[in-house]
Amino acid sequence: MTNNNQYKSIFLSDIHLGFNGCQNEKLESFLSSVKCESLYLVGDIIDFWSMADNFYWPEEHQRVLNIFEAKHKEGTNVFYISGNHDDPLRDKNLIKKLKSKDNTHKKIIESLDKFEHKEKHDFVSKKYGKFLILHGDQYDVVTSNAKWLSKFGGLLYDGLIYINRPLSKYLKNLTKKIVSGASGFQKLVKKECEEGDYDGLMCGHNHRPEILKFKTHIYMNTGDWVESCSAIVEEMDGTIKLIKIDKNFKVNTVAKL
Ligand SMILES: [Mn+2]
Repeated sequence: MTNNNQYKSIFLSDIHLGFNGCQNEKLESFLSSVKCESLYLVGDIIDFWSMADNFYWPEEHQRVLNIFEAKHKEGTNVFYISGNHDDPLRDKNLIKKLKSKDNTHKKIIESLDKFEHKEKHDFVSKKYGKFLILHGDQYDVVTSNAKWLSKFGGLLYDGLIYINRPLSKYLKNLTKKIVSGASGFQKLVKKECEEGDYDGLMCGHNHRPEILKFKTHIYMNTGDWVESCSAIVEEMDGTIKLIKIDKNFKVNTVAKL
């Protein structure tokens, strides 16, 4: 546990409640031990698509939602920024449809109704200026920077060291494409910051937690709760950190702004 469990802001994304790969115990342990003024849920919090494919909603997942509600009741500002797995929340008609599906969905939607919903949010940090917060799927169409693609790209890179056959030419080209997709994404981030006069951008979506400092702007990714169990936090003095919860439920700082 950290010495200081009082945060100014906590940013979480890609929790995927409703999907059985979600590491809810770690999240519950973390959330129960902290307090914050603002809680930003940066998309893919509820995985409605996974639930539609294969209905799954255990008590433990409901408990995470209950904690968000309890924090809201205690006075925490809870912002819900939708992602692609909870994109039905971006459409009033789809929300209605989901609500009438069954009791579980009704209960979930009613909980979520209590929070402030947005697709993009301007966050003014204490120390580092103004950030645009969004889930990040909005850039997919342009970059194809999907998670499996980046993983595949990484694997190809590793593999290419050992490959010296005609196939390698094809693979090299493919890798180049994938990698330029990733750098294309960073170009979009830079452009977004320039055009909106932002000091940085924060998103989730690709499940790769990181803090990157460029000359012109800052890029932060909150990571996920399927693999990395990470969050971005703003401490009371304004320090911004990337933290991870390890298998012993210990909070570790992995990067700092
Ligand atoms: Mn996503």
